[in-house]
Amino acid sequence: MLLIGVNRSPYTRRVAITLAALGVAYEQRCLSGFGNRDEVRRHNPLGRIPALVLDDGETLIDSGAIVDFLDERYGGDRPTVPKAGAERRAVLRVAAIMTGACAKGLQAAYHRNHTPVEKLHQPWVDDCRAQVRSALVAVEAMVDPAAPYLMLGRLTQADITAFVAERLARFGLNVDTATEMPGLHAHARKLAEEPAFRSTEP
Ligand SMILES: N[C@@H](CCC(=O)N[C@@H](CS)C(=O)NCC(=O)O)C(=O)O
Repeated sequence: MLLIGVNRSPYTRRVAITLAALGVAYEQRCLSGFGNRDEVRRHNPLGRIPALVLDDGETLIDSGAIVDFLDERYGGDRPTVPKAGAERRAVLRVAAIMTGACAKGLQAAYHRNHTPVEKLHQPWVDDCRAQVRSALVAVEAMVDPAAPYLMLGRLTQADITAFVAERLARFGLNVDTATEMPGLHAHARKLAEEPAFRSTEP
C-alpha cells in the first residue's frame, strides 16, 4: 500500500495517522499537490493529495473516502468512524466541521501564496480565518480535559481531524490556539504524544 502525499498536508496527515492507528503497514511517496503536479495527476486527475494506491493497483482519492475504506477493511469493531447510528453521525459532524476548517485555512493560504501582492484581498483572508476560528471554537466546547478523546472514549476521526485542523490553524494561519482555544490546543498536544501522531510528524 502506497500513500501519496506529504504529511504537512492536513488531509494526507489525517490518512497517515489513521493508517498508523489501525496498524496498517504502508509506504509513502512524499509528493506535494503544487510542487509535483504531473506526478500527483498520474494518481489523481485533479492533482490533489492524498491518494492511496492499493497493492492490486487500485487508487483511492480523497481523505474521507480513503478513511472509509481503511475502516471497512481494517477497523474491525473499532473503526475510526462508527458504522451506524447516532455515534456515526456525531463523529461525521465533527469531521465535517474540522475538514471544512482545513479547506478554509488552505483557501486563505493559497490566496496568500498564489496572488500577486498588489491583488491580495485581505478581507477574504480574514473571512477564511474567522470561519476557521469559529469551527475550532465549536469543537473546543466539546473537549473534556479529563477524557482522553473527544467522544466514545476512544480515538475517532473527531480527534484526528481536530488535530490536523488545530495544527493548520496554529502553524499555517498563526491562530493563537493556546489562548483562543486552550482546551483544543491541550488536546492536540496530548494526541501529538501518541505513537500514531508522533510517527507521522512531518
Ligand atoms: N477533499 C480532499 C482535499 C484534498 C486537498 O485539498 N489537498 C491539498 C493539499 S492539503 C492539495 O492537494 N492541494 C492542491 C490543489 O488543490 O491544487 C481530501 O479530503 O483529500
